[in-house]
Amino acid sequence: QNRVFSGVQPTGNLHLGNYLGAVSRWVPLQDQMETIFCVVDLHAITAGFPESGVLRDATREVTAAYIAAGIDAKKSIIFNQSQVREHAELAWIFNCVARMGWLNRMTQFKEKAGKNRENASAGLFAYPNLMAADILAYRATHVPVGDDQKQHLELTRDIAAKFNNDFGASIKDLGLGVPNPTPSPEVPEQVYFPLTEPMIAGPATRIMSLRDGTKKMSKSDPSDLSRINLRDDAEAIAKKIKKAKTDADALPSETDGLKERPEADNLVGIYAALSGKSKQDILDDFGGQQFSAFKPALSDLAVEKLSPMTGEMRRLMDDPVEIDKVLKDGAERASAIAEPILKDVRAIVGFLDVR
Ligand code: AQP
Repeated sequence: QNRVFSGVQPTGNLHLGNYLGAVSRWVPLQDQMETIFCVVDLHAITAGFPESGVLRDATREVTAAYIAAGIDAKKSIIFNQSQVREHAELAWIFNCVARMGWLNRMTQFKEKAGKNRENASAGLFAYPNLMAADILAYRATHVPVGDDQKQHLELTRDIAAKFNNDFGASIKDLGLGVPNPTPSPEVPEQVYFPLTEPMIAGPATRIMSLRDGTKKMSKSDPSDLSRINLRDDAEAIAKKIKKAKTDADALPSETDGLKERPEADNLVGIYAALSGKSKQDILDDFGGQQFSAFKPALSDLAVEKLSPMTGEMRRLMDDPVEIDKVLKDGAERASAIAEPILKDVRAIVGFLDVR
């Protein structure tokens, strides 16, 4: 059975990259597979504890963004991670499955810890193990994310494969194995965890900063001009696109001409993703034109596509009780899936069950 899991951290400044690279791509999946969307608040404390109340507000804001973007709380499960204990429990077991060498290779840790690595939290280092637990606590088969999460998803597959191999005999003896749904030489025929498939595709897998086409658009960039926030109004969106860094040349007529032009490539990619077309389609319309003509068209499109969503987000945020109800219902439905999986995992690992 195919099952989708994905999430966003409630770390504030939800932006166009989060929307185009992740949330907007989840919407059509709801009609194709079972879908679980999490607000990953346990991840949000790995870079430091926010001040009181901030995390709660940000958790509701991400939930509102999910709903406003078209995630239907009846079709999908929407919940916040800390409400389902199984995430933390499985993450601990995965801390003991993953190897230090694997985690040492994670580029996101290196980027986020920066030079002062000794002072980074152990949670930031073990972040990918918690992400593997998020996914595998539901034995999810598909994870739609932006390109920056590719390495973490490879680690999730490594953890699943090692668990399946190390506990192969136990899985078989307890009769808990299922035929390997993603056949590969790395894993036995009977496995407990699937090797999750990353879903990273389309023109918006990595939206770049509006101030520097070589840097990812990010919540934590100190420059607000670097990103379009989902909370921005039409005026702010227009201002940021107008000020977006570009080179001085006209747009090319073929995508090959975008290769050495990261800022142009980024703006064309944003236009393509917002309009549901390919980059070549956009260049067919705008090739040969200057940014002075392209930018206003991009602004109009961004405002047209984002305004209904941001309006709906604001409306939802005015009624936190309604949002909390969605999260409560989601947490109950998520627990109903994760609890029996963790019961199996405890038995496979060999913990004594006396209750
Ligand atoms: N620039 C981006 N382009 C495309 N997709 C992106 N995502 C994030 N940035 C971009 C995708 O959004 C989802 C949720 O991301 P997250 O909040 O869990 O983590 P993050 O990658 O740490 O987000 P930020 O915005 O970049 O925050 P900071 O500043 O803290 O580093 C994921 O699917 C991610 O791929």
